Amino acid sequence: MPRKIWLDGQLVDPSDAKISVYDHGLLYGDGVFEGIRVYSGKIFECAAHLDRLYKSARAIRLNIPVTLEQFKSAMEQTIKANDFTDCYIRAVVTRGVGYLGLSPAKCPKPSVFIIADTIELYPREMYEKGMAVITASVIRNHPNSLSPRIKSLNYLNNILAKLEANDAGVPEAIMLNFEGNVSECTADNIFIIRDGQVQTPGTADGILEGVTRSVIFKLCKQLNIPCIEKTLQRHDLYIADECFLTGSAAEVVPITKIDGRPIGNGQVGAITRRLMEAFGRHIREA
Ligand code: PXG
Repeated sequence: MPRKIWLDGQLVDPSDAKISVYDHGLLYGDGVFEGIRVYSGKIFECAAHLDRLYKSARAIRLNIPVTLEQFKSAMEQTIKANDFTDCYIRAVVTRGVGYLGLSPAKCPKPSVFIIADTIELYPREMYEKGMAVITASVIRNHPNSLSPRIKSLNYLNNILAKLEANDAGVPEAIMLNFEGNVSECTADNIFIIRDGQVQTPGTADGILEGVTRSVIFKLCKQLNIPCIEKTLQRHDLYIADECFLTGSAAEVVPITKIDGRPIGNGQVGAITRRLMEAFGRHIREA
């Protein structure tokens, strides 16, 4: 349990960290957030996360009431106040207190809060043995409806897919887009490897541009592993040699089964393993 939460400019006890029932973040999912890792006391890819947070806010015409520098400093204060060296940060900006009725014009002051805590998304053993996933029947939001590029507080689309994963007895679900192509998982980006080439859907396929996903691009370059953005069909998943997911909470997780079908030889792939190791080295050196 964290000791202090940053809420609208103050570090408060968790029991005092309260949001109004009239906050539009709660009433309508009107707000944006980030999930960020801290390794050895340093905020991992801080600039990329803040950039995405401010862009998400801009996309929903929400003015974050603190500057980017102040936001970074608030996150650092929160980490310090909790004595964490390795943790997870949840940074949230809501539309703020308004009244019933959708209009953001009723909300004069956005609310900001920052939680530092620990997170474990998938069981540890799945990082060694690989994880099974399904493809969900619920499709990813249409980009012209609610763009998946916005990390908004409205995660019902993803939660509906997660429920399907739970029902199928697996930890995660792959979501297809409105065209039937692969987009991403409920809180992770997806990569496949075929004939030595790493492939992942691009923004046009309806994904959140993951920070961990960009780190994988960098690592592939360093390791001379070809890596491209490519529209993928479910068929491509089934015939892939390897598959893995990336996310701030998940880091890099190998996938060995999709819809009950073994991927490649059903074991964690060699390139996936190399990238997992490179990611481990990268976060220790970052
Ligand atoms: N797609 C979606 C829909 C996400 O929500 C990612 C991809 C991966 O992006 P990053 O930048 O993290 O590599 C996400 C990230 C949580 C949690 O509490 C969710 C995310 C990140 C951290 C924690 O479930 N989603």
